[in-house]
Amino acid sequence: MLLVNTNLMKPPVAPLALDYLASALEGFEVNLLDLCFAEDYAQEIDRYFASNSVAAIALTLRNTDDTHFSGQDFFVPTLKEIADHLKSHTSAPLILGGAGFSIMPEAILQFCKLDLGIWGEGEYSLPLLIKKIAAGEGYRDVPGLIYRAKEGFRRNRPRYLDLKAMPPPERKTVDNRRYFAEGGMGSIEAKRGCAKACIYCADPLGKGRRTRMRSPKSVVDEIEALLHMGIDHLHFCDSEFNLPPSHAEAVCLEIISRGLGSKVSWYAYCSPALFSQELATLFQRAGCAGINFGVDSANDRMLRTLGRDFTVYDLEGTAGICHRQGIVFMYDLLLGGPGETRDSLHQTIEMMKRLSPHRVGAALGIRVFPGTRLASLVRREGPIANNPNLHGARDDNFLAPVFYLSSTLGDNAPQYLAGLIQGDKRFFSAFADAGDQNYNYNQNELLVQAIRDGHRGAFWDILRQLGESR
Ligand code: B12
Ligand code: SF4
Repeated sequence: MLLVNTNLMKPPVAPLALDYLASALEGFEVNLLDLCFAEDYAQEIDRYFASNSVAAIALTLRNTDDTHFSGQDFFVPTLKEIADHLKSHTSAPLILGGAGFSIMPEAILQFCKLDLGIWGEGEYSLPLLIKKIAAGEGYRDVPGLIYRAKEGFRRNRPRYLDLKAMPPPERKTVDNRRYFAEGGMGSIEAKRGCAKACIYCADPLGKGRRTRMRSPKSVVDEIEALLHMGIDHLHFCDSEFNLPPSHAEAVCLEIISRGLGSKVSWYAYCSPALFSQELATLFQRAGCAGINFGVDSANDRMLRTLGRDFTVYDLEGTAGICHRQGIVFMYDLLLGGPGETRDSLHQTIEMMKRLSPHRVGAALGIRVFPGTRLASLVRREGPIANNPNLHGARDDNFLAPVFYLSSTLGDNAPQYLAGLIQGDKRFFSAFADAGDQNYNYNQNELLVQAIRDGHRGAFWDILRQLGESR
């Protein structure tokens, strides 16, 4: 069984998925072909097949594109090249999966001319599929499977795991030490799924609409295993670490009770709602080094439109708690959504300056992912080809990068936004020439160099440190 990491982006982010899948594939002979570190991925594949043969190949696609309006780098064509090259060596089945893949699996399989994929988490379905393939049995009933049938692709319902019952995954397959040395942080997941309904968000598509939590003991066992490897800066890979707060609290208490709060530094994505003073105190005692809050806007009308369940009042409260507590934090904005006006933009930027997070991610233009409420709204707005709010590829399946940027902002929205920000160093943009204010992590050379120079932590925090040392 061959696992392939197709993510070539730098700084490198460890393919946590492949460590978790390898753990679930216990009993199989599993090899990893990690193309992230390959100088030339075609040669790396050739080298592998010169001395190995495989029964099946599982490829992970983490990112379909960089999701930034100012970047629009599309990775599915590279995935196709990798798949084509693998096919030139073997007739073993190629199976796709991953966070990016799960958002638009049929379109990706079609684009790559492949027949098999698993949508959502792979720990249950992948070993089952491989067993069935190896035994020559029919496998079309495997949960979460997507396969090509005569009339087109068929998609099976996924089977979500009870994460509480799972032992801590082994972290032995991926070269986590190298990822830490070159990527500056390790990764771990404490829960999966999100019950919220933010209109643009694709996370519930792949992870499920119900939050499933791991046992705090198992999470902290895994943290200890990473610490033994020398990996002491971590990023929680939960969509929102503080939802529900009770689980975040339990994980923190477990870290504290094992005396690890001063040994590990961790970062997380959090919701600005349900973030209390008590939680902030626990976070700090448990080693929290920084939080990235998904805030989107500081205009209540826009927050409602985007389906958020908090208000500007919550943003003020959470910022106050972080400042009082001395927690380094970032507010991440998603600007230009349906109904955004120059007034709402102005209000948001002014509020950010007033609340003064350590950094503000100012993304203008929202990636439209199929299967989201934003995609349905776009379809209701009329023909995609002449929708004035869309920028980028205007394909019907939303596979190639396409962004919603409300036409009510006028033609020069980026310049207008830049005028509001007025060079304020706390604001990130995703333009390649923005130096330490560029928070597009796709081939971000400044970050690569900073990590080489010894910086560790979340990318946004490394950029912050660089900015503040100038
Ligand atoms: C945490 C996170 C980050 C952190 C990572 C920190 C770290 N140390 O790992 C940071 C902030 C660095 C980050 C950066 C980026 N991220 Co990010 N990130 C996430 C997040 C929240 C979790 C990813 C994760 O590791 N999950 C845990 C693992 C175990 O889950 P998984 O990878 O999905 O794997 C499971 C399944 O997918 C499946 N599976 C995976 N592979 C395979 C293969 C096969 C064959 C099978 C059967 C199954 C299977 O089984 C796995 C185990 O259950 C996701 C959203 C989400 N909730 O998933 C976004 C997400 C992956 N990121 C995204 C993006 C766009 C980016 C950036 C490109 C942004 C940018 N331009 O800078 C960069 C890319 C960096 C890089 N080098 O790859 C997007 C990708 C969307 C898309 N369509 O492409 C996502 C989905 C968020 C979103 N909805 O927009 N990210
Ligand atoms: S943006 Fe966050 S809270 Fe909203 S649906 Fe996505 S993961 Fe859930």
